This record gives sequence, C-alpha cells and structure tokens, in this order.
Amino acid sequence: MVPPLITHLYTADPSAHVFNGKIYVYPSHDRETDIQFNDNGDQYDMNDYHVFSTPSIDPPALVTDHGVALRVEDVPWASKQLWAPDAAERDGVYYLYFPARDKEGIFRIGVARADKPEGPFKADPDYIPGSYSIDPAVLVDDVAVGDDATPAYLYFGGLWGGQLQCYQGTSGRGDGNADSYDASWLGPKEPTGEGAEAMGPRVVRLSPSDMGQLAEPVRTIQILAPETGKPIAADDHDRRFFEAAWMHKRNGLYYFSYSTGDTHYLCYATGTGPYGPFTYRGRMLEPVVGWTTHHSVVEFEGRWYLFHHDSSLSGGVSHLRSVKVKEIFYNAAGDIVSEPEA
Ligand code: FUB
Repeated sequence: MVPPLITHLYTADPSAHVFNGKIYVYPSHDRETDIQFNDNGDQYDMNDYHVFSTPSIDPPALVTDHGVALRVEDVPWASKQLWAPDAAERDGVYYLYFPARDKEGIFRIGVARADKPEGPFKADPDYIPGSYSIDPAVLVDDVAVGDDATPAYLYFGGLWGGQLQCYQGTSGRGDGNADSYDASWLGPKEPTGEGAEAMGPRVVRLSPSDMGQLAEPVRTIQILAPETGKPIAADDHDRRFFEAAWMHKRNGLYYFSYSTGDTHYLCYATGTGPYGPFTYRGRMLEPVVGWTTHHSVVEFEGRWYLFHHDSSLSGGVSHLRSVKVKEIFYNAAGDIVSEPEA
C-alpha cells in the first residue's frame, strides 16, 4: 500500500499546485472530535489549514509543514468547518479559497490572500458575494476572455452536508443562483426519481481585477452520459457528481473530475471549454479506506500525479484521513490510465 505523504497530522482533500518549482499541497486539516458521526458530515469539524511543500515527488521527499496558514477564528464571517480548500496565484498574490459555514450555518466560499504560496493568509472580511456550498477548485486558464488573458474559473459544489441540493432553482438541476436557497433541502438529501437529472457542479469566472469577486453569474455544469448525450440521471449514483470538483487541462482538453460520494469513486469527464458540457469518461480511483474520496491532478516535471486521501493511517476512521500521491498516465486517446501505455 502507498504510504501517506504526511503522518504527523491528519490531512485530506489535497489540492496540489506547482509554484516556484516546488509542489505545494493545500489540504484540509482533520482532527479528533466528540461530534456524533452523521451523513451531514458534522464530524468533519476542522478549524485551521496547514500548507505543505516538497521539491521532489518521486519518491516524495522532505515534505515541509509550513505551519498554520489560516484559522477559523481569523475569518470574520465564518463559524466552523473549514473544509476542502484550493489555491491560485495571480500577479504575485497567492489566494486560498476555502468553504466554511457562515454565522447562520450556511456554507459559503471565502478567499484569503498572501504574498507567499505557504502563507500565512489573511482572509477577506466577508465571503465571496454570490458564493455557496463547498469544495472550491480554481483553474487559471491560458485562453483569453476579452481583456482577461489568464481567466480564473472557480468550480464548486457538494451534495448532502455540502448543501448544493438547497440551490435547485426552477430547473431542478439548479439555476446557479445563491438566492434560490431552500432550507427544506438541508441534510443528506438530493433529487431522485424517474426523469430527475443529477444536480450539476457550478462554475464561475473570477474577476481579473479582484480574485475575491465573481465576474459573472454562476453557471451549472452539465455532465453528459456518453451513451445518450443527455445529462446523467440523479439516481445514477455510480456516475453523478457529488463533491470534490477538480479541473485540469492537458493538450487543450478540459478534464473535470469529481467524487461520486456514496459510491466512493473518483470519476472524470472531458470537454472542450471551461464551462462544459463534459462527457463522462471513466473512473480514476476506486473506493479507498474511509467514506470520502477527494483529489487533485497536477503536472510536475513532465509527469502527472493524482493527490488523494484515505483513512488507512487512522485505521479506517472516516474523518481522520491522510494525503497520498500516485503517478497517473494517459493513453493515446487521452483516457486516464494507471499504467503507461506499452
Ligand atoms: O473534508 C470535508 C469534506 O469531505 C470535503 O469538503 C469533501 O470533499 C469530503 O472530502
């Protein structure tokens, strides 16, 4: 079995990026809790972030813990549950995107800023206006949009405890609007039944002049079944989006990957633009020890790596997870495969 990358803390939801020639990992920091386990995820009661870096990944060596980068008490709008974060760089400023519950218990996405990839980060006084739900992931793209030469796209959303199902709007899959919040859907619930489409993850371009603001209305992403060309059904739990959005780009193709939650797969779908639609393509990780699965994909020195987590170090305690890394490969058609093509 692959050993964890970090063993002195429990860490999860790793978002990996290459900054200044090193890999930086932005994970959740899991901790012990007395909170009763439930399907709303209340036991995932994290209250700070650490940032890690390594100059070498094969084998991973000299992983540095840069210490506490942000604490929940230093986020004016947040009350609890610092869940899966991501980071991005623009014009020499490093941004940490993170979900947390606001003072009313509603998940929002916040941003914190630093002048170094490892932080410490200073949180904006309020969450990103118009943001909701969990699991932010940012792609800084190289295809210009108007004057925006390197547009940054924020992907987010998560079902059940992540509250995405509270934003169904009029379309059923969700109309992308934070004002459509419906508290009657709180808890481990999601759309189901004949003809119901799966909820879509969300995407929105960030403002090029202020990475803490949205540049446009939030859009709902469609993930299409290859056999029909139609959106994946809500009851197709082996393939429907649940949480853990990640976007990477290879050879001009956009790879949107995600967790299927209660069926515990990491899947991916591909498309020709940042907004989708994306066509379901397959699995990139089978279920691991523990309930959740979450990941990132990063290219480093010409090779591709999948950062993920499992609960093997804690003996299977789902909310005490550890970050791992493995190399991944692509075949000639662009499918993600676990061994290099012969
Ligand atoms: O770490 C808390 C939550 O568990 C994340 O936000 C989800 O993606 C799942 O990994």
